[in-house]
Amino acid sequence: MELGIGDDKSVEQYPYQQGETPGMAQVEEETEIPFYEVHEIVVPHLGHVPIAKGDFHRLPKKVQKFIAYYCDLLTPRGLYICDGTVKEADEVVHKLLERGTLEPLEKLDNCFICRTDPADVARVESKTWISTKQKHDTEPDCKEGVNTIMAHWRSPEEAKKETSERFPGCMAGRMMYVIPFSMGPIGSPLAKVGVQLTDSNYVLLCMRVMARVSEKVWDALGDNDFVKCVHSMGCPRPWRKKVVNHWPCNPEKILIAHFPEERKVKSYGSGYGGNSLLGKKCFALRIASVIARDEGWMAEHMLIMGLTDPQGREHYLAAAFPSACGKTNLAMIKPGLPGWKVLCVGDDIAWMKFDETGQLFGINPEAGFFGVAPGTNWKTNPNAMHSFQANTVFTNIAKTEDGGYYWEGLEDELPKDTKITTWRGEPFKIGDPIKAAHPNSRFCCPAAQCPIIHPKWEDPKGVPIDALIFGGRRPEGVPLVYESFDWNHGVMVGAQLKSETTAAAEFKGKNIMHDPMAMRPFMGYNFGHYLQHWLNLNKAPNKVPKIFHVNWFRVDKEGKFLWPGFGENVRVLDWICKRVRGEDVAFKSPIGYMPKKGTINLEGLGPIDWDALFDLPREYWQQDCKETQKFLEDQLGKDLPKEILEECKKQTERISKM
Ligand code: OXD
Ligand code: MN
Repeated sequence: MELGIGDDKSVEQYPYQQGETPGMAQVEEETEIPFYEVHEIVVPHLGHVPIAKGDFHRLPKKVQKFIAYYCDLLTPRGLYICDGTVKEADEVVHKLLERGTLEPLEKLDNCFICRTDPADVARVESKTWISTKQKHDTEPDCKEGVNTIMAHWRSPEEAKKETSERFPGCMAGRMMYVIPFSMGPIGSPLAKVGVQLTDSNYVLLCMRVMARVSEKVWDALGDNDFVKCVHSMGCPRPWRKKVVNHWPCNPEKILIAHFPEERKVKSYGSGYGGNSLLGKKCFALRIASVIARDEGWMAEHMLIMGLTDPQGREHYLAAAFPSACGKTNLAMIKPGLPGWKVLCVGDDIAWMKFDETGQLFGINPEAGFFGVAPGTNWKTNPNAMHSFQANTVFTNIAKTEDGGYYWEGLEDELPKDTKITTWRGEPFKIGDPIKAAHPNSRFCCPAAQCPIIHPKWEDPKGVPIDALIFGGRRPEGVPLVYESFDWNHGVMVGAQLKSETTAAAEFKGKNIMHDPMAMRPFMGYNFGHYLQHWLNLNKAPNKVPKIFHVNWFRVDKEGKFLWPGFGENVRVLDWICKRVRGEDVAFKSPIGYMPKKGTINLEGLGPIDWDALFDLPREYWQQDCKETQKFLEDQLGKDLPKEILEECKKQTERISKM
């Protein structure tokens, strides 16, 4: 049999049904099997799994053991040990083109469209959970009758039941790719290694963009532990259901399971983004937040940028925003003020650690951008546009007749009569009443292609972080910018982060939802313990940075934005930098330090209603304080750190005196 990678035609029909693979019943979790047994039992079994590429015996022993265990459990038809080279990527692309999973975008260089099964288009939060021995390690002691909105727990017994219903035999007839990857520059003291097993070569293509996939990872790893990532589309052969768009998946059985105590992720049924590129949300946020707590650092849903003023002074900012608040746009803004320069270090995740002098340093653990396409255009984010003109995998976007990309937001940048094919394959013209691209369609491109990528973005030490920023979509009541009084107050500001989202039933309008620290979907452990971890970081010799809150989205009575946003946001960042340098540009308000009138540069902006942008409506804030405190008490019960409760009470008191 020819061992083609992902080549359907060369696949022998596997004789076993899911769950019926030989020897499965005897196999326990690999942690329970001493290595010598694995060597005797499983490695010989590996003899039946042909190696399509790579030298199994040259891998670190712990990796061999991991692979051998999962070969036995998942029963792939072959093993493909990835080396991360361009040649490898070209080979995989070739196969995916042949099969029809990818289509070329002829207008661009080495760019492709993938259209998924329309049933597999987004992160699935309801099927995402965390299993620890003790429930309290994952979920806070919520008030009676309240459910946590953060990490969701499953007992080890439930986890075992759910995973063993799915994984045995799930790669039958499919290739298992072994992906060695580093989150963070290989060898950086802040980086961490993972190994992902997957039966999707689309996932392999995106992983090699989003993480550093290379044989050098094996050397960096040596005998050390790594984060174990297991991913399957959940579609073993022979297929017993219709496969749509050459995208075998199993939406009814999706599960994204995290085992932080074992530093392990198991994902089943979905090939989409955060569900399947396990280095990103699963590892770099959920598992890493637990590692960070254990090791005394922070893994946060934050962009990192370097901002240089016309005098040549550079400050580094890390900013957390809930999904869909324009974080990628902010990470790459084209400053609206002359003489200013923004350089991007990362657009989604920051790993930050205080060094021995007490300075906070941050790295971007990722190597690419997995950005939302709709809304991105030459006006909103020219730097992103430049970043994905080559070597990019687009998912669920639309295609123009001449081999270009299209999505909502590009209406004014293409001729009106352009012939377009939607993400579902239907003919489309600009102005038609359907969506051409899925609202969660994505570009997946190397960060190195960003024209404003920071020269230090791969510095192993990271960059020194001067300020932390939280923000959300707040149409009402919340000023353009304010600074917390101190670290504890700032942690409270982050804990009460809220943002407007579109309600599940769209016609009911918009809702303001809590998204503490912008980590609601990405929290890896007890949120109360997480807040306590933040509070504990404020100890000698650490010099904790100032914490700010921004809101670009306040509207007037007619619902019009009061602030122009986009590139003009640099004016607010300028004010933040002044505060970092200790300039006297603020006054004390009940909610924090606010800009003295005129200390934000508004030159050339036309009329801006300063008073409306900075107004603090008393009733609104009274209500907000009450609601915030109740939210934190309900969610955290006795896990609410007393310092945070104290900050809530002090804020209420200040507002009552307004
Ligand atoms: C993302 C998200 O995709 O935050 O980055 O949802
Ligand atoms: Mn994100």
